Amino acid sequence: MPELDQKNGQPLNADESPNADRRALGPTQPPTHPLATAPVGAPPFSVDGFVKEFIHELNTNQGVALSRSSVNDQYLALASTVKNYLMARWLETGRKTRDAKVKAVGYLSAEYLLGRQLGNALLATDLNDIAKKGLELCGLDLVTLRNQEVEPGLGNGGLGRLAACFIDSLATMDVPCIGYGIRYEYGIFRQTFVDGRQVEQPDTWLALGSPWEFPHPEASVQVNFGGRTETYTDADGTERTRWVPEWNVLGVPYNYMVPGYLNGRVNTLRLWSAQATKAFDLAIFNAGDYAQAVRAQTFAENISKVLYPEDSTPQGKELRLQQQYFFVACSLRDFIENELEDDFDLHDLDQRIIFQLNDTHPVIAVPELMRILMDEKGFSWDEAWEVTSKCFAYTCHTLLPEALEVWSTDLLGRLLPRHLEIIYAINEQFLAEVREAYPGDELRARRMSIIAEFPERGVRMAYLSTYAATKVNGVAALHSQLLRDKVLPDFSELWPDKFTNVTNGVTPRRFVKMANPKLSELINDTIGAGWVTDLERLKELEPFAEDPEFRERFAEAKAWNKRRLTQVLRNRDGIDLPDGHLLDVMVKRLHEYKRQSLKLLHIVSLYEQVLSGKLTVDQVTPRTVVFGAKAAPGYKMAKDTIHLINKVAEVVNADPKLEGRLKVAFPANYNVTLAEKLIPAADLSEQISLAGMEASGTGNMKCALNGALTIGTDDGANVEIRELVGDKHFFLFGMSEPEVADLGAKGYSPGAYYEGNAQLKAAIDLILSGHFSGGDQHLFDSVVYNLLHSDRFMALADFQSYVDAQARVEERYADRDAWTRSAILNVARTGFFSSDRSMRDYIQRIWHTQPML
Ligand code: F58
Repeated sequence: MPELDQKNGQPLNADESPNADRRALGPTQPPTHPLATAPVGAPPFSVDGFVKEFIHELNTNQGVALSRSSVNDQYLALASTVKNYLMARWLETGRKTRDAKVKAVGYLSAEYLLGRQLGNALLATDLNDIAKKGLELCGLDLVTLRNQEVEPGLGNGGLGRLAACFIDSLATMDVPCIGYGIRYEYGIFRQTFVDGRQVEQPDTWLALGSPWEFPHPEASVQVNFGGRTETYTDADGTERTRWVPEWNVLGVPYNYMVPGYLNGRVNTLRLWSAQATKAFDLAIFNAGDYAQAVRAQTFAENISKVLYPEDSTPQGKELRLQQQYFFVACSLRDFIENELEDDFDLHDLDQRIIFQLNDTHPVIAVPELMRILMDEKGFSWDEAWEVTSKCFAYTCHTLLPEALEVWSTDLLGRLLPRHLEIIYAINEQFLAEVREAYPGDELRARRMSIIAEFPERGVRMAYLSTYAATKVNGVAALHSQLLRDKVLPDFSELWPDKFTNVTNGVTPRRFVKMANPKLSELINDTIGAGWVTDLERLKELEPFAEDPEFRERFAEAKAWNKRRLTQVLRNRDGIDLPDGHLLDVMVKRLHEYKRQSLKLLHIVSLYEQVLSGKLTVDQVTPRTVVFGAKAAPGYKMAKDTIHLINKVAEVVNADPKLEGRLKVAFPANYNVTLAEKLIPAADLSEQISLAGMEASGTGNMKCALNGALTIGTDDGANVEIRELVGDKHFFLFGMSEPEVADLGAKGYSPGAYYEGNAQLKAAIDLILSGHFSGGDQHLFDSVVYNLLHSDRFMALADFQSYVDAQARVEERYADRDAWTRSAILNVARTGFFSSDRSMRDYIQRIWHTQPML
């Protein structure tokens, strides 16, 4: 890496700073012309006005006449029309918030799994009907245009989708929030199947244009890496440290609108894209090495090139750490330099911001803020810590020990030498506090140290987060309890008040109102429209479970959703869904702890019982099982499981002996867009992780809110779902978390379950026989032998209980009226799981911010 023309790691002065252009923007004198301060005119709220605006956008932005325009042109013009409508509100929100000088939330997340934007923007602005009618006048169809959008898949799964739900809720609740993250050029891979095996394709979500983003290259931020630190004595005679970095990149902000629902607020999501700095190229260009200059540029831009497609286990890769520091450094710089007044006293920073750490991915923000305050703003250590220790809160999203990030000190020291020094100093201060609280307990101090010594020296990011945060929360009641008791017991003993629970939630706008229009209409007709922003009002539906007319309309909405899904899967995947089947849905990342293999064993077992004559075909409840799941590209067991599911599906779907009563559908590339069609159609929601493993789950909430009944273990938020909907309307099975712990302690032997359960044995033997692999008896050895000899997540131990629960499902389903009643009660009783409620909990117990209302 070339040595760059650095000013000893000090911030560049205003003229050289990449922010200089931005500061130079805008009038230096207050504007006098009335138009200069008036909000941008919103397009007229009429069909005619809409058509005019749309055609204008098509002509001027896309440069085409309607008669010559492609669907993509039309989609882009429609997006611009809606954006224009939101623009005045966005600018006004920014002005109002800055003027009010209130405390904001800075949501720091490496992932935002946003889903398509157009539908949500139309919903938030109430422009759906106008757009539909306006487009019809142009001879166009709104649904076709909406389908043109490629969703930004800038997240892996639950954690990223949660971030998207939270920013939606904050905007809807009129709470100032900036979401900060990374604008990955390639989001989560596009999954395809080749002969049943997962094959990953790059996700080129930007290829056809990206109308929802506003790049601001003039507001780019410089981010430094590498190099060394040195000490010097400042003009006041104080000894100080500075970072002399070795290389740098630019972070270019891309702003996205986050519209509140019908309330005129539009918050901002600011995603950073990495670019080579000019200095970076120039130094090499001057040396005459063109090829090297281009390589250098690629090197810099790699930082935001691709989302790490891992789920549950962090990747200890240098590029990942670069991503984390990159977006955090940009975000802190942005907030301090651009969101606060020029003369703001940073000693009061906590009055204006709380940074929420979405897992440990952004926790490098803690030493970064310390560095800024001490090395750039001249704060003493104590002053800097006083501020820093009030500005962060931390959410943990896992319980798997291997999912907790630990960065090797070698790597950290190489990439961020000043930050490692600060982390060491934080640890020293922290351990002094531990020793003061527990004099003489050296073992405890070693256990709690932020620096791990084995297997290599590393920084335990969860410990750093916990020490620095004002509050630490888990994401469901059980998870928060286990976090206190099992993951961070020493910390919760020392600071019991630091720990709290905020049960996750999902946005009712996207996942009910938008995804399930028929159910929404029925709810509106029954209790009015207020539920969309006050989801607990769904309770008012309870008495209607006893109303036959309501039940009929409810069942008709479900049937409509199934017909819609049938169409979607036919067009998208060539899959045919049979009529009248129980739709049994398991959609989530593929992971052993989530136990897709248990679901698979159930399918194979049903099939085997028909083959062997233990069941007659008419004893089988007509059922279609739909899987949606991506496996991390490097996670072999998960990929082998996908292969096995697809092979079982092939055989089962083609076997005439089943007379079409059992079908397995596995559409590839499950994403938010497909979820919006699948979940509203679900009858049965599979939430079957081993108890104590799923932190919360949010698909479980989406399914229940859309009237699916859950078959689930006592895990994550299932516990709370069951408590709310009642045992009668939830199919519980499996060991509880303490039972799992007991069995683990006694020594679990999956082979004993196989030998001891004839039904289970027959199912596994059928796989081993080569029945699903064209006679190859070893194709699925990895999956089957893992279950038989290791089965870390105890699928075999829970098999019988699962099968029994499925029998109860079938019994209830046979009584359609009883089923519909239960489904209605699931909807009526799960209003708690709105992300608006989660946000209220964060606001009251963690952030202490105010809505601006
Ligand atoms: C998920 N975590 C939890 N992590 O598994 C789920 O129970 C919870 O409902 C959800 O968070 C929201 O709280 C999750 O999605 C990741 O995807 C990480 C991405 C980066 C690498 C490590 C896993």
